[in-house]
Amino acid sequence: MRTVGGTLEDFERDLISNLYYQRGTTVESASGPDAYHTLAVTVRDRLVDRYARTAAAHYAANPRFVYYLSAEYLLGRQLRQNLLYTGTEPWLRPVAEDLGAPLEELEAYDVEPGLGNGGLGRLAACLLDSMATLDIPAVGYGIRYEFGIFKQAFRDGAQVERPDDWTFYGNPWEFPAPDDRQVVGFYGTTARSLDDPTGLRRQWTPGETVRGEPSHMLVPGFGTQTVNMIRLWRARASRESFDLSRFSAGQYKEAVEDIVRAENISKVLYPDDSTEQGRELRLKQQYFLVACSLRDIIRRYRLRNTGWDAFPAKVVVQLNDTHPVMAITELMRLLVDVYRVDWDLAWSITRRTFNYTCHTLLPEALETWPVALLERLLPRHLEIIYSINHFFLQEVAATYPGDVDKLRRLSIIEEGPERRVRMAHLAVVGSTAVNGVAELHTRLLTATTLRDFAELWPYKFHNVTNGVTPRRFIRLANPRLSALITDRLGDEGWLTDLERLERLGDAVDDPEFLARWREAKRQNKVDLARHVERSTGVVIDPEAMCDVMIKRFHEYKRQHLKLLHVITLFNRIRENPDLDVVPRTVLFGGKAAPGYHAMKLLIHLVNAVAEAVDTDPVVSRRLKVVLVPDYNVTKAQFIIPAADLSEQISLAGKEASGTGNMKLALNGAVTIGTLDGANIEIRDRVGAENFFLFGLDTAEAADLRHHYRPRAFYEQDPELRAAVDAIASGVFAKGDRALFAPVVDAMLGRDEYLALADYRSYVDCQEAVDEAWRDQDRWTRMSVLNSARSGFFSSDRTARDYCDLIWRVEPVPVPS
Ligand code: GL2
Repeated sequence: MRTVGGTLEDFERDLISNLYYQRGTTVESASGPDAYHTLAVTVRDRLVDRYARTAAAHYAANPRFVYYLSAEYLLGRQLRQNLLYTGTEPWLRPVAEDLGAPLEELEAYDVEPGLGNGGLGRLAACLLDSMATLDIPAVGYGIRYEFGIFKQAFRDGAQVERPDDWTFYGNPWEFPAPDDRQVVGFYGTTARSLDDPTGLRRQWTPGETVRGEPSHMLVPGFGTQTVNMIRLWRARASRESFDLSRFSAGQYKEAVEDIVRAENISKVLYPDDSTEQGRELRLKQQYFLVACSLRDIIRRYRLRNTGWDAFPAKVVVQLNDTHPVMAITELMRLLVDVYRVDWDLAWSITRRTFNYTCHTLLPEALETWPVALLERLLPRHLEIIYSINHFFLQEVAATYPGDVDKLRRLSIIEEGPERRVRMAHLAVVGSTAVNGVAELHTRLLTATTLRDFAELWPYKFHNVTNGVTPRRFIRLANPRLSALITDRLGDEGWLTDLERLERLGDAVDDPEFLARWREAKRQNKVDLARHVERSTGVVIDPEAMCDVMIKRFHEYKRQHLKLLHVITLFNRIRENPDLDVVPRTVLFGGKAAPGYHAMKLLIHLVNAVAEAVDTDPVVSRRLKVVLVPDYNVTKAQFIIPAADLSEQISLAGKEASGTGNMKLALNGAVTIGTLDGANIEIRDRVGAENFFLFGLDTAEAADLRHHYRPRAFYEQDPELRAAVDAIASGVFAKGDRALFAPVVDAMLGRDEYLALADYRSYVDCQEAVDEAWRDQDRWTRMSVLNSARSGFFSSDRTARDYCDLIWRVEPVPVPS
């Protein structure tokens, strides 16, 4: 790999020069942030030459670009990644010494940009990484939230949220690009265009304008020259917003009111996950993102192309869930109202430009916006939606004459006491391709949630199973296992061709390899134990089975089912102190949305159970429970390599895909899971004998839901009853029976996600897990095979699937 000015001496020279000229200081007086910033900039600059050559190659080829629109990105820390991608990783230690800064301190300043909630945001980041690695010309567009996903802390066991001021020390990885700023309108009125007899072209006069200022971060490919970018928009008030006369009159607050209102748009990431957040500001964010991005896309298109006919041949936009779907109406508005393209041609261009990825099955997560809100905030866009819907419903009526119910079901407008715009419907109508994110998910989408659309346009629907980047989630996160794999396979080719891991399958008969594998995992657990002790004070035993459940807290994911298992183990050991149990560390990680009270209470309960386990002298020798605070990408990189058992226990039919399941399998964790999301594909590949399956499948769960009585399960199963009763008794709340009563009520009342129905099957399956663990050779073989057979789950394969099925883009190699 070429590095610019490729020697350590050059690097050190640049470092000292950057320290001197950019930070205005010297090694002797540099602070921690000075040292980190300087190192970051010096590494970053090694990507700039590749970035410039990428831009030149793209300009010359004038290829079709993928524009990825996403309200969320979880990029993870940048320093180690960019050291790896520039081939300068081995210099980290000597360079840290030059700067007189301990490595750990440098890394502590490497704050991850938490611009997303969970899997959806991380998937966006993995796809950008893979597209660059595959030399696909691509740009990611997003919002530069001033505050990212909140920081989670615990006060007496309860979650408290703190703001994530991630740019407090500045962000050395980004380049501001003020010259590419855009102006975006909101509110106002619309009027007829006098020269347009059809009435389809109209003029919008916004009542408020806001500037969007972009900055970009570099997205290097691994093992190639391509460096793409992610462009993030920040809202700024327009220049006239500062009211000097009011300020001079002493009305300080009023003088800056407009500035505050404008800048609030990119102030904070909405921290809810998979549930709709019906706030005007959120809709403003969404429109702000797409309006800025589309203007930028058109600007870029016009650098090399004229006219509109070629637009879909040069531009393909991928909508990451419904958050950026207003882009469909915005492109129509720009084409029809601003560039005076005829409606029909504009609609044809628009439909050929967009594609939509759906990431959910939960009906409550399918975004809808009140018509009344749109009418006020984006009046012209609402008119366009009405016109799109009008023509669409004409088509539907022609296909299904007389079927009024069909029209009602398919309409972009949901009728009811409050009329609402269904964003997923708008997305499907305005896109060429629609995809789900795992086989089961796509099947259920087309059979249930979007069934009428799938019947109308079967050819629009595709499956693209998610994937994860092996660079971050194996190579960076798990250097020990990576070294072992490279040693076995002969070179690092597997990092860009992950199916090569398959060849590790031969190693399961090699006792020496198995021993080295086990030792790598053990060392990872030692590291994790150190980390956990530092952040929570809890001491964990690296010899114990590391049983992990890391994901957002959500009822459908069923952290409460895991907790019932933990309480069952607790009860068993207390009842029979001599019981021969496999020592386990149960590690939870995850945040609950600040307004999601049921899940915040469950977090509290997890912490309470953890404390009860830890303070019981008999139990704590065999069982540990830890809820790692502030789970994020950085923590994931610590936890995943140490995991032995991966908990993927959502109710079948609820988890669209999951991606943590893939990361864990790739790192040699064995899954205990339901037939949900991508678990099914993982099991198909790793083999049923290397996967612990339990629970109802989708059809059984749907059946049971009709006549479900959770109490029946509770009454029949003494261990289940004991676990639930323990919560009800107040033992985890210092005798306070009221505190966790809502958890018990939810379980015995409706038990929405059938946790009680799956309890016995789950707990018995955990016995089978213990059984397998007791035979460490068997377990290690299972572990190796999970990793060996999970190569399919590389996001390189996912990106390639998108290219072949949906984007129809070709790589553009960048010369060195
Ligand atoms: C999600 C799904 O819940 C999850 O199953 C899927 O793996 C990811 C990525 O496709 O998308 N949808 C969603 O809104 N979030 C997810 O993680 N936050």
